[in-house]
Amino acid sequence: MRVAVVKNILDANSRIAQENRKLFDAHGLTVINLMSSPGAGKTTLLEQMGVHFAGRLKIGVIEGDIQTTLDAERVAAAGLEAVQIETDGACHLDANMIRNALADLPLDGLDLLVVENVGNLVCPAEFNIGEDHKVMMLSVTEGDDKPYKYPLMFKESRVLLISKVDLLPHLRCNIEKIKEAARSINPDLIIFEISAYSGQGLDDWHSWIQEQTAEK
Ligand SMILES: Nc1nc2c(ncn2[C@@H]2O[C@H](COP(=O)(O)OP(=O)(O)O)[C@@H](O)[C@H]2O)c(=O)[nH]1
Ligand SMILES: [Mg+2]
Repeated sequence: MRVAVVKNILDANSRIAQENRKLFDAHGLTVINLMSSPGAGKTTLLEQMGVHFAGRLKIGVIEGDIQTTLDAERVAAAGLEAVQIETDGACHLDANMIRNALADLPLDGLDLLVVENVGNLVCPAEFNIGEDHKVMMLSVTEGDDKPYKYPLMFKESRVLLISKVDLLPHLRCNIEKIKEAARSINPDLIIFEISAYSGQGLDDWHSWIQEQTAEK
């Protein structure tokens, strides 16, 4: 019985996600669903992108958090169009929450929409929101065994951002082990090693973003 209920929820979500996707396509908007555990560095990267792409790409952000509007305030201060969803306990964003938030964004004026999902390596991977790409971030402080422990997110994602690589000298984290484990789950995964602090790897990430927006 429980299985049937879960399936119905996912079917309903998938229908709304398809409608969102049609709307995004009609506006020529590239949409990224950015997922990670709490504190991996998602908002910091968005702040950095706000500065980097200023005057070149118009970026909108939907921020998902269980509570507070702190992240929307941070990215708005970096010049991005921001909307905050407070999920009030829910551990992920679903397609319906995104549909409701879209009313507050100027879709015609945007080139890229990034949805910063609720910090969690499990549930966000199960819910499509109509995105073009799922992008996940894993910081080097989280340990090199995480692909094996949370395989679904690695399987569903197009891109893996390995973040905070500036901290590697202080950690016992084998970055090759992360990449090998992630690719054993998803051989097509595109991997960027980045640091928002030092700027390492950001050129490649920015180029990838630019390619996606140019194609749409
Ligand atoms: N060392 C280091 N710390 C970072 C980097 N990016 C973010 N942080 C820090 O990690 C913490 C969490 O960042 P935040 O962007 O709020 O993570 P989020 O929860 O994924 O949005 C903050 O203290 C950031 O300053 C980075 O590239 N290197
Ligand atoms: Mg954040």
